[in-house]
Amino acid sequence: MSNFEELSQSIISGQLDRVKSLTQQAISAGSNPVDIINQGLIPGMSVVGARFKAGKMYVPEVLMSARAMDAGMELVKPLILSGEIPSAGKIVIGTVKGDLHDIGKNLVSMMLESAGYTIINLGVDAGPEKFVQAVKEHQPGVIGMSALLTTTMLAMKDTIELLKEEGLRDKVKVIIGGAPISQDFSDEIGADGFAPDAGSAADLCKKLLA
Ligand code: B1M
Repeated sequence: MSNFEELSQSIISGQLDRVKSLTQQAISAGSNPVDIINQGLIPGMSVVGARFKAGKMYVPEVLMSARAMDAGMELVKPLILSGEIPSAGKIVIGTVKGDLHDIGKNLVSMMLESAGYTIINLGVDAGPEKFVQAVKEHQPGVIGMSALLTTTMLAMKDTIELLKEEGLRDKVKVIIGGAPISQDFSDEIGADGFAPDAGSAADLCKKLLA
C-alpha cells in the first residue's frame, strides 16, 4: 500500500494520530503538500461520504474522520501558506446558515490564502446578516459561500437578496460552492460564479477580480 493509500485508509478509520504521523512522514519525504491533500486526505473523505450515504457509517464515525482530516490539513497548511505574499485582495468566506460542514470551506480558504488573498473566515452557520455585516466592515472584492446540504443551499439566495436590499450587490462579487451546488443553481440565484473545488475557486476569484 502506498503512503497516500494508507493516509486515505487512516482518514476512513478516523485514526487521528495515524493521520498526523503519515502526513508528517509524507512531508518529511518531500511530497508536494497539494498532492498530500488531493491524493491522500480527500480520497479518504470521499469514501467516508459514500459509506455515510449508504448507511454503512454513522455520524460519530464521520466526525472522527473529519477530525482526522482537520489534523492532517493543519500540518499541511503552513507549507502551502509559507512565504510572504502581498495581498491580492480581501475575500470573506463562510458556510451558510444552518450548515456546520467546514472541511471544504476551510480547504477553499487555504487555497485562496495561498493564492495571495486576505481571508476573513466567518466560520459555519453564517446567516445573510453576518455576510452583509462583513461586507460593510471589510469591503472585500469577493464573498464566498459554501453549503453541503440541499436544505441550506437556499440560504445563498437569501444572502444575495439581502446584499441587493442593502445596495451592496454591485460592490462585491459572489461565488458559491459545495457538494450540492451547480453552475445552473449559481445562475438561478444570480451569483457571479460557481467553483466545483478549491483550486477552481482560486482561479475563479482571479478571473472575477482581474
Ligand atoms: Co454531513 N452530510 N451531515 N457531516 N457530511 C453530507 C454533506 C451528505 C452528502 C452525506 C450523505 O448523506 N451522503 C449529507 C447531505 C445530504 C443532502 O443534503 N442531500 C449530510 C448530512 C445529511 C448530514 C446531517 C444532516 C447528518 C445528521 O445529523 N443526520 C448533519 C447536518 C449537520 C449540519 O450541517 N447542520 C451532518 C453532519 C456532518 C458531520 C458534523 C458529522 C461532518 C461535518 C464535519 C465538518 O465539516 N467539520 C459531516 C461530513 C464530514 C459529511 C461528508 C461525509 C463529507 C463532507 C466533506 O467534508 N467532504 C458529506 C458527504 C459528501 O460530501 N460526499 C456529508 C470533503 C470536502 C473536502 O469536500 O465539502 O464537498 P466538500 O468541499 C469541496 C467542494 O465541494 C468545494 O471545494 C471543496 C474542496 O475541493 N467547495 C467549494 C466547498 N465549498 C466551496 C465553496 C466555494 C467553492 C468550492 O466557494 C466559496
